[in-house]
Amino acid sequence: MTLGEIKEKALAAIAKAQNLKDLEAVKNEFLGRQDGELTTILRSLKDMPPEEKRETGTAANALRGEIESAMKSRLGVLGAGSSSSRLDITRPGEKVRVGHLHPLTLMENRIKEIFLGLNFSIVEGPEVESEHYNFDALNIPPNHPARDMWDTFWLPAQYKDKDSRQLLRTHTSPMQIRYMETHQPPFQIIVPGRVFRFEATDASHEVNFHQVEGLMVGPDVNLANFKYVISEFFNQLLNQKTDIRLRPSYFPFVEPGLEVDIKWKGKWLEVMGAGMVHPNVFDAVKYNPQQVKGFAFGMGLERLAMIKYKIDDIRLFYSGDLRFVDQF
Ligand code: FA5
Repeated sequence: MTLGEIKEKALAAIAKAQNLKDLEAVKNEFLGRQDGELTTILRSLKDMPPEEKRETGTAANALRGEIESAMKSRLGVLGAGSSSSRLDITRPGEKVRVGHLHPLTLMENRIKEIFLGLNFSIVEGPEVESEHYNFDALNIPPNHPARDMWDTFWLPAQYKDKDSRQLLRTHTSPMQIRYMETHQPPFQIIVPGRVFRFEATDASHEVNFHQVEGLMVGPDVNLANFKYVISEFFNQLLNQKTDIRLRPSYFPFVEPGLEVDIKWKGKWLEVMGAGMVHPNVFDAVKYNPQQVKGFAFGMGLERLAMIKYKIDDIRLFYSGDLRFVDQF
């Protein structure tokens, strides 16, 4: 091969090389120690007449430099493209998305923690309930006008429990009955859980939301006890001394019935229904209303979370929008 042919072939092969192995092959073919094409020419210099020796020698050495620098720059191009061949420990790492708890779960956990501290136990009940527990035993017999307070999702007629129709519970109050049927006072419990109402949704109403029921029963439980427990609860939940106000209200399963307001950012906000357990409810669970007294309350978890975290639309909780949930 002449120097011209070597130059042409070597540079073409370098340009085509796709990886380190290709470049090694080019190096071997032309600059290899044993029988590389250019090496052979360089080695034959010593047998040449002085004039030719000088000319060929200069040209061959120049060509060697040219081939070497072409290989070097090709190596740079290939190296930059293949990340596996380089480890740059100064590059920023890839961020791993870490999951976290939903604001409603955070709220429920905090509420449980506070009530555990006040010596309450936590119990849970079924979301599919019978008419008996959701209404009748709570002093809301069929055709009672108070049934209109709870727009109800009824299950199809074939799902009957004994003689009682089935429904999606409209509140957590049925657990008052279930718990008292199987336990004797004194006790104090809370019942967190999901409830359902066949209502139109808007910024403060959902079809599916959560309540926390409370029930304390014993020989001398009274409204002052209720007021203490609930004040203590809000002081801890909102991390500040919170004014509360009790207003007369009506729920068939309590007498007297109350609505509880808290003062928050200068405004009174309604946060829960409550009252002293109605004697008819004690009758339904075979307690003697002459011997035991109790208070009960029921609060909306979403509404409390909206107050605490300044959320203005209840529908955000179930939107699945990461821009919302990532803030908690
Ligand atoms: C009840 O459900 C009663 N069981 C509460 C109760 C328990 C009273 C024990 C007395 C004794 P009410 O329908 O008002 O009451 O609902 C209670 C709370 O649930 C409300 O204060 C509100 O915070 C929340 N709530 C009611 N409807 C909705 C809704 N559609 N969306 C979100 N939260 C709601």
